[in-house]
Amino acid sequence: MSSPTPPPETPSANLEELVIGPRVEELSDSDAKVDDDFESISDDELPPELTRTAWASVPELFSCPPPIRDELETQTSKLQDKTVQECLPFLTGKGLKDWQPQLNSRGIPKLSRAAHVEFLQDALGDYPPQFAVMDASRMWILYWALAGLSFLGEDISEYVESMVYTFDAAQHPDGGFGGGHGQLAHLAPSYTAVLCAAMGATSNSYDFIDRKAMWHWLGRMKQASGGFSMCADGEVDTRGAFCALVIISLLNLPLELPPESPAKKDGVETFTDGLADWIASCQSYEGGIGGAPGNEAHGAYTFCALGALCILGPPHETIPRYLNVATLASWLSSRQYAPEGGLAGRTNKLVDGCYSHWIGGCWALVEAAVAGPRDGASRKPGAEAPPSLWSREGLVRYILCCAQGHYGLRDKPSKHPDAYHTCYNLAGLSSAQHVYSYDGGQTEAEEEEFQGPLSAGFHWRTEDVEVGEGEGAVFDEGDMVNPMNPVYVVPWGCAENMRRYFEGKVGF
Ligand code: FPP
Ligand code: K
Ligand code: ZN
Repeated sequence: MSSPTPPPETPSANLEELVIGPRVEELSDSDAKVDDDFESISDDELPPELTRTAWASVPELFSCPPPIRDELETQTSKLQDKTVQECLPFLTGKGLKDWQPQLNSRGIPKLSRAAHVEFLQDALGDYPPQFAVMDASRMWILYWALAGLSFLGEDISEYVESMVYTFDAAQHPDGGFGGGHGQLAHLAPSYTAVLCAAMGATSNSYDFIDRKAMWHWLGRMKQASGGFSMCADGEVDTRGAFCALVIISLLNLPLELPPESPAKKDGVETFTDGLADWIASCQSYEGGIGGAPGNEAHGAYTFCALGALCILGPPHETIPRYLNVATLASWLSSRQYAPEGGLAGRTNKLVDGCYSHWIGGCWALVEAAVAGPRDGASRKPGAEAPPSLWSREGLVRYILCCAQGHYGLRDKPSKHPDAYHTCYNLAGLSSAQHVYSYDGGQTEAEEEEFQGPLSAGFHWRTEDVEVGEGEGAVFDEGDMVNPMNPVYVVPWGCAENMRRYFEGKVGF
């Protein structure tokens, strides 16, 4: 294969900007008139299935504006008030005109599984010309759709062949994947390629990745600071650290830098040298983690930083060693709002369904850091899982009531569904419905497996607890999505199987 000349640079993807909503045909959907739904109408004008009594009585926490208010009015406070007003009808079922969802046994909207499956299947099809701006995000769309379908319990094997074909065309001869054929290799599509390969779960889907070229290319992304750049001369941020560690650990690449790696001139020997300290330097005074040292704490970068630390070692070792857990937990819990129940990405910003994962997904990692390994001294096997540090109920309410569009899931009721928000709402729903713990690897069956470098992410267990039971239970069996590996964000077992496969390979 000859080298593409000259490779146009992959635009560095601001996903929130690039993911611009539904296909044109969906714009005519009644979702587009979502604002009309909020016209306030009195209780007796409502069809019976939409009265407060039909929609189960919702606790005050999730049905009334917050009792304590800062009287200072700013653009930020007005937007926040508007968002509360936008969400309340969806949370309570009161005042909605033309949305009549089927309710579950707890009296809130069911997960519209079939509609979301259809939406994600559609997302794998063709796009009209207006979507040219999304071209370099095509590899992301594959991940969002395939991961989302898997979380919903769909068999994705029929897509594996064309998925491999699409990624292979974007594989750069010098290693890594671009946003499309002939594009410069970039860590984001390389990360999604490896995750899709893992989800494909066949040797064919594993072996199309040129691991040796990937190792050489990653060597050029490693920086003297310890971090990774997203592409040649690109930004160095916590996404880079996480994406690189996901790739290295799943493909079981050697930790030693390839000889031509520029960072070697500065005395850096391995991919992990200086990395945890660099991540530590990204924790802000607020407690969350920014993209780079000195940047504002943000949910997406926080998940990347925690995920990276959970690949570098067991969560109870790496997280407290490199981060201030008290300020981190405080910052994370401040991202959950009432009455919305959903999560925001940063201070003074709005709830958004994608943070169901970026923030919601942090909790499994932080809770494991706090609880310690389940076979460790502080946790007897079979002992009850420690209480949640966040409101699973609130998040499930936000996702089922506010984030579900007719087809697909969304940021908030006034926004259109898209594949990105569908995937990450479903991942967040999975986090709210399953409890994970870290297995220290001390049980007999575990002794042999996954003891090599960067194998910490393969020791997670799901706890056998019924999070949907008792007080605060808001979902039925039918609203459940599948468990996932909380670090790799792929269906349960996929990450472990890929690592097992590459541990069985000698050399490249
Ligand atoms: C702010 O958008 C969002 C960002 C600055 C981060 C975007 C990054 C990701 C979503 C994830 C990257 C992860 C990987 C694994 C590559 P905004 O200002 O529109 O949203 P906000 O108001 O909610 O902060
Ligand atoms: K946002
Ligand atoms: Zn979002």
